[in-house]
Amino acid sequence: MTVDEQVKMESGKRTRRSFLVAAAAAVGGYEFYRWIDRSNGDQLIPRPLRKGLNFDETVTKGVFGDRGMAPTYSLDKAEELRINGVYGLKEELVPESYRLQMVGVEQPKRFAQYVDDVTKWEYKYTAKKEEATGNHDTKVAPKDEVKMPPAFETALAELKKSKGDKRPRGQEEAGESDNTIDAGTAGLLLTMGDVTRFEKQEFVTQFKCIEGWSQYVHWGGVKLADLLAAYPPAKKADGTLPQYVYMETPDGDYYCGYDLKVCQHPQSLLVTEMMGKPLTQWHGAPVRLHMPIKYGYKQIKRIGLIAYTDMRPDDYWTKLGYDWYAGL
Ligand SMILES: Nc1nc2c(c(=O)[nH]1)N[C@H]1C(S)=C(S)[C@@H](COP(=O)(O)O)O[C@H]1N2
Ligand SMILES: [Mo]
Repeated sequence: MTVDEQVKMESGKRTRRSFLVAAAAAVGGYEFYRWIDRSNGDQLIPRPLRKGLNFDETVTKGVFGDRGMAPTYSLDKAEELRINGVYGLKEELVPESYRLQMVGVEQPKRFAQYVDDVTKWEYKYTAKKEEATGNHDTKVAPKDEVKMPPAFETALAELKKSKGDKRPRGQEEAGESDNTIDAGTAGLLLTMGDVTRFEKQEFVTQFKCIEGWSQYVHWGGVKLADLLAAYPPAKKADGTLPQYVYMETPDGDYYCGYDLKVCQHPQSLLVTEMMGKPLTQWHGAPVRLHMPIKYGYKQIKRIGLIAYTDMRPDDYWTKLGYDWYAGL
């Protein structure tokens, strides 16, 4: 049996094949297969495999390149995408209260949308907490239970109280992002009109979740590259550009980090429509990301903030042990 056949058989998931081959090539040898072996029947990437995931970054970059294009398909192939993962989406956002915060833009004061503190913007939610219908069985990687000392709990409660009734950030399992924007951070507050004024794009690509399933989806929206070109990053002191882009849902419950280059990929799409219909809440209304060259967990739904940064940004699933790069 070739390495290829073995990986295919052991994983049983065609969509993960190239990824696993890359990881296997990097880790090599018998141990790798033992890890996979123990994972039978488990939809999550098993814990030991994460050792391999750390190698994936360099390997996939070398093999596929950042600008490699994903194949596109005809419309009749497309189907309704399942709902998977609803972190940061559980409360319905009041559409009028939506703004896209942008931080790190070059000379932000030249734009009418400039504000001296983006964190003052208040997102509003309808009171009801609905449960998503359909599949949303993204499982959370097991975390060792940490019991906080009572003093810490009290301090935390007081901290929350001191912030008035401001919605606490990072309310999901992975907790608060390391890239929380401080109060007093200047930037832009864009409306959906500002976000959708670019040339409309439509294509069908394959959407791949690391859990091992994939679907063909018809996307509609604008190029993330167009938005970033209209609101470009401020150069650093040495004249170079920041390397990364950080995004999060309103109030920071789900968050992702990206290479700037990947955001400028022509197929990185700010999605406002799926299957020719406006995005629903569970798919990330009013705007979510699709990146056909990345796994699903990098395709953040309900984008509230886009920030340029020179430090590799935090990532919801990376906090729980997954590969930061998530390349296909
Ligand atoms: N805000 C937010 N975005 C998210 C997630 C999430 O839980 N919350 N899950 C991610 C994962 S793991 C996947 S596979 C896709 C699923 O997108 P879908 O629900 O539109 O199929 O969204 C990604 N983006
Ligand atoms: Mo996913």
